[in-house]
Amino acid sequence: MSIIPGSDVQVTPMTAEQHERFDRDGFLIIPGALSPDEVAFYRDALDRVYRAASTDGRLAADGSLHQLSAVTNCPEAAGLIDHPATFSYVWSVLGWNVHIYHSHVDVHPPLESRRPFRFEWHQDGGRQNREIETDPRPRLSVKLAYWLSDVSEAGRGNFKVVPGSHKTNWIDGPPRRDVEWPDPEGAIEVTANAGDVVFFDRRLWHARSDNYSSFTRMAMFFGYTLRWVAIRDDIAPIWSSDWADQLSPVQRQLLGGIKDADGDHLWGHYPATTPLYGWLKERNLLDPANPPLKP
Ligand SMILES: O=C(O)CCC(=O)C(=O)O
Repeated sequence: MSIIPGSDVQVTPMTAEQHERFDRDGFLIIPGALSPDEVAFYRDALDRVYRAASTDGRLAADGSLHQLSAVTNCPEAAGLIDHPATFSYVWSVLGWNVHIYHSHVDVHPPLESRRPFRFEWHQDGGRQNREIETDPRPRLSVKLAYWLSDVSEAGRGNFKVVPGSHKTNWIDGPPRRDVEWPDPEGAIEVTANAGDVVFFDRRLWHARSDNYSSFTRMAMFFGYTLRWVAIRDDIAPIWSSDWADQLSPVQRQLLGGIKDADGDHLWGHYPATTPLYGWLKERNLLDPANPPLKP
């Protein structure tokens, strides 16, 4: 199995204006992050995952696939986790002490009949939203959503968000998720072309929408957090695979596999041997806002 590297794009940190918009809206669109050839490459890879799941009878009843642990199940997706057109957004916001804790690849063919109602609105992070007491809760993680199909018009299973909602701990919702309820005020369907990426704050209230169009919706999602937050993905199979040696040191860090790391190292105590720290330092891109601990 061969994993292609990302395209050769000049890497720069987020601008002050991008930080401002991200802080205001809770998300940014990165237009044209992937070239048409890259879109074709990742679509083909995802299509193979989909066909294998179909053969094994692992698709949902509506023919969709929501497969967790993206790189474990689609090794080619490794090229997206530190893609030069998008990864700078992650380290510009979270710094160098990061890994991917939750990821998924998704295929949603057109729905042939109406699905029973389900209120899908949520913030990411699961129990972080119950067990952290501040208001607003802290950001803790961000996500990249890569679009591999055209969702440039609403109604194609678009990603829905409430812009600016990331500092709101609660939104009005139904007593149970299957009780019909309107979308929150201000909700929009994000439109994007294949190859565009949405970068969002985990606290942004968001939801998948149903795809009643004639397009199959294809996307890959990667959630990044600080390395002292546990990885939810199933990463063990990566480290016993025959392709793990193709991963770069930064990709290994992102997938929770820094070689010979002890518990303290896995938390971020040793920047000098943390690949992303070194990678940023070499390029003079370290942000003084994310210093190492004092020795
Ligand atoms: O598939 C989507 O549009 C939404 C995905 C989502 O809810 C998530 O990444 O947490």
